Amino acid sequence: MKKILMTGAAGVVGTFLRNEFRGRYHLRLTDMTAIDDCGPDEEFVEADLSNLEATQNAVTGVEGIIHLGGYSVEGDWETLLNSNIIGTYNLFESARIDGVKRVVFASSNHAIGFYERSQTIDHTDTLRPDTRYGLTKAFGESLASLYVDKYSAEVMSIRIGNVAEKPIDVRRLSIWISPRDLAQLITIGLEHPDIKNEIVYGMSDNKRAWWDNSNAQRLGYAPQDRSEDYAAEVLAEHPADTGDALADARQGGDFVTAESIIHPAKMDEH
Ligand code: 15L
Repeated sequence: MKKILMTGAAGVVGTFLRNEFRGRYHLRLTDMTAIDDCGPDEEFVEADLSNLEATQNAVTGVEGIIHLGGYSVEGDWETLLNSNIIGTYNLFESARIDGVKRVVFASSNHAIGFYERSQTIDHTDTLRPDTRYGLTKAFGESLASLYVDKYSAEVMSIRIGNVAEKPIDVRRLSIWISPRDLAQLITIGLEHPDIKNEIVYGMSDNKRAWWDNSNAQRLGYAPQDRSEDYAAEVLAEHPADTGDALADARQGGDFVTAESIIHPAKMDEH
């Protein structure tokens, strides 16, 4: 079994993925929160990714990396700077120093959250972060590009929608991804022979999608789950979106309005 480092392994997504990858990879789990229920093919190394030495220690000896670690919602600049900017830099730099080529980077839909829901975008559209958090994910994608071009890294950046057992509201019907579909996409990122610098969308087979995921399909991604199977149930419970016109028009939802400094009425001129 290949030895793969998973950062941010104590989080919700990490916990789903440990389940999916059991028996498929030997996982070195790292987080700032201790994990005390390691299985036979798992080991835990505590690491604060804002510390380069600790990050290097976590990376040494692995054959690939799933980088989930960091702050996963909007936050203050200091927190995001340390967790997502410095942490992601230390991760890529440690991989370079240790000769680990393959990195799957957990980017986010919030790197492109300012696009209108009426627009279908693909992996070639310009970044439009909706928050400081989304900005740090845009930074991560650019960092990946630099390390691919300059140091021959091989990176798949997955703009993840929302990972859950099932979609939870109107917006998530468009962007939901099941844990097993995410595991399939990550496996492609770790194993496909031709990965250089790939951008893909982390979503299941969603009828209401506003992303064209042809780049993932080109690499062989065939999602097994469909958000539409849950649509009636979701809409019965949450018939409306947030009720905020601006948030409901944009792909990032209420991340878009978080601390907005532009009056919503002026958004059309923006
Ligand atoms: C994300 O990037 C977050 O990490 C996650 O907590 C969700 O809020 C998700 O986006 C979303 O847009 O639903």
